Amino acid sequence: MADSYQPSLETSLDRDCTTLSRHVLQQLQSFGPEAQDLSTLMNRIALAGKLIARRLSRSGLVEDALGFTGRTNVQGEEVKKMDLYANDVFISVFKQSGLVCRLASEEMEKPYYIPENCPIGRYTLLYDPIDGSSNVDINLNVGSIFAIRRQTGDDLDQSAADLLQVGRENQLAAGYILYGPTTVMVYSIGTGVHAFTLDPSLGEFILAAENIRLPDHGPNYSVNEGNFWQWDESLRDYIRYVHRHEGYSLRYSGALVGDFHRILMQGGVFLYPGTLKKPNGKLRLLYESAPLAFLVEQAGGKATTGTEAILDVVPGELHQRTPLVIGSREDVDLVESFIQERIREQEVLQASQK
Ligand code: P6P
Repeated sequence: MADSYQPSLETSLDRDCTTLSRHVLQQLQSFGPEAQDLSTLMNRIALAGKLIARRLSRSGLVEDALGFTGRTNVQGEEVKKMDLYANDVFISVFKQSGLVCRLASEEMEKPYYIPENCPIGRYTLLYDPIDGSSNVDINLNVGSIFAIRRQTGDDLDQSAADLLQVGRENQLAAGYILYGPTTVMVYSIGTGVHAFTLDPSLGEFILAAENIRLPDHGPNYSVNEGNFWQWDESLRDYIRYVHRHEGYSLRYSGALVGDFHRILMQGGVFLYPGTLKKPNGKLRLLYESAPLAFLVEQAGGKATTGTEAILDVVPGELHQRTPLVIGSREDVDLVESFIQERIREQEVLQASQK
């Protein structure tokens, strides 16, 4: 009998075939129903990323793609046309999926329910459709951030109260899509952090890096120092420290996804502390900080409010904001050490005044 056929061992062919949906199934080492669901969910998110990337690549050319809508969102921020387009893309890709009943977004005060999916759809997508949209009109990087949570209970009153659970228990998957010189999708389903690069000639996200790990320390610190005057003294102490020590570089793009991606790939720390104007910080817990905290812990890093792990924070409401300190373990620890020092000083002062 002729020898059985041996496929070529050309690695580039196998790499080009390691699409996102295949990778998810490989990660889960299962072809069971939930594995198939997650694979399909990630594939739909990838489709959203492709549609948004295409729109962004033409935004300077396509009528009505740039600029503001004249509306303000639930956050009181001016809504850009790209925000709304991206928000609707995520809704559209999950229609007729039978998977996602609810979508909760920065752009929508309440979750959006997809009627045909809700009787059976057991997953909720929480997302920031375009994070850093102020960068769109100046052709700088922006991103989409997402988390997938399992719906618990029937939510018949559409209060979506079950979304107010700590991220550590209830996030099944999280990730982001970075729209830069290339479009990169980074995700985790709890089995490490993996990056895919969109090959426009294939229309597929192709595996670029598996099991990404943050170094325990990195050179970057990423923060808007223009808010220095609004910070607690402990954060000012940290900034004074890095100003006086060699080996630190300030990198800040004004778009969380790009700034976080640099930290993930090179190490360091990103901070958005509370300020006088926004004591709870500017970033949202459920669809910005918690998804990135899921990723960073999977990659060996750390994410806190400055005093509590982001994944242990119990959300009080859907659009809750939180201070965020996220990145390499040693760098986050250093920031926290200044915060703890100030807390100790205040306790000693209060004790001395009794
Ligand atoms: P600031 C963008 O508006 C965003 O939500 C994040 O992407 C970014 O990290 C932050 O706000 C930037 O805020 O106050 O530094 O302009």
